[in-house]
Amino acid sequence: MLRCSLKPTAGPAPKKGKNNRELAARPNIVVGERVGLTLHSGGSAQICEVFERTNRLARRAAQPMPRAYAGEQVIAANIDRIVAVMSLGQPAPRWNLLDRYLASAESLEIEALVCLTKADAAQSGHGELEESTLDEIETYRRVGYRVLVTSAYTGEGMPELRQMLDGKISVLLGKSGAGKSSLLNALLPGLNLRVGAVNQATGKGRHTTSGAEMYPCGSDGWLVDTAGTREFGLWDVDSEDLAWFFPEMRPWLGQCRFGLGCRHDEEPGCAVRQAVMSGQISPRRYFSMMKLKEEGYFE
Ligand SMILES: Nc1nc2c(ncn2[C@@H]2O[C@H](COP(=O)(O)OP(=O)(O)OP(=O)(O)O)[C@@H](O)[C@H]2O)c(=O)[nH]1
Ligand SMILES: [Mg+2]
Ligand SMILES: [Zn+2]
Repeated sequence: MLRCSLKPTAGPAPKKGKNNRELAARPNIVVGERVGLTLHSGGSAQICEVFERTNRLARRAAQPMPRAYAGEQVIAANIDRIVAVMSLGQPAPRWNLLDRYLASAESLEIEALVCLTKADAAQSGHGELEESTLDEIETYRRVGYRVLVTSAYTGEGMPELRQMLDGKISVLLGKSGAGKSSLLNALLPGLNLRVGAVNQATGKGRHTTSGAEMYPCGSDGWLVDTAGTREFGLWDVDSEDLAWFFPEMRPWLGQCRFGLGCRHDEEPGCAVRQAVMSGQISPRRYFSMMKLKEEGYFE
């Protein structure tokens, strides 16, 4: 693999041109960035140009202290697909968090795939998934998302997952300990990424992966492993637009008595709420959207 750096390694020092000044001013070069390289003898290379991004996946950075300004944390650039990873064992699934990953993909207008993992640790005792899990899977499928049930331990769902990664740049998103690096290890035998046991007392992961790295996967596809986070705050999404990022709500937007000004809360004649009452929108997804909206700062 070609190793490259922003600073001069072996080889000639960079010219003091416009591009280098721009590079120095740019705080973050993230995985997925398309760059121009200067190749040096000896096999090293230096980034001399960063091309414009087609998109960037970002989250609201964790706040250093309550009420402190939380900026944007860019996770990856130029991505085609989010693979939202959720553990069915420990840490326990949090469907509202999954909704955030999916809304983030919708806001970027890219595809999202739901990957439920640790299926081996989720059996209800009868060799089946819990009824509540099956209901959630059905909800997401009805919205139109592809949902895969996988296990890095047993290999369940791995051939399907590998196939879905062909030809595109996909990013694994999920809590710490969800099993993202383990999925990559199962997909790419020999990769041997570090994985970390979940704390049995708290059910939380240990933040084993730091930063994000991209690996070739499937036929002409790339998969990015990321550092798991406890929370995932949406970035660059206006709370008024949020319902638009829940695709099952789109047909009703603008149909409310107060039109596009409706907050879908207690307004009379709200078409979204009527669709919830008539079973066309899952109440849990509706409340998930409202909760995200109420929080205002999307964290
Ligand atoms: N039972 C079971 N355990 C799994 C499975 N996949 C991963 N694990 C375990 O879950 C723990 C966390 O796995 P990781 O792959 O490190 O999780 P991660 O999402 O990469 O975590 P971070 O790097 O902290 O974000 C490890 O102890 C794994 O062995 C699975 O399919 N079944
Ligand atoms: Mg990891
Ligand atoms: Zn409404």
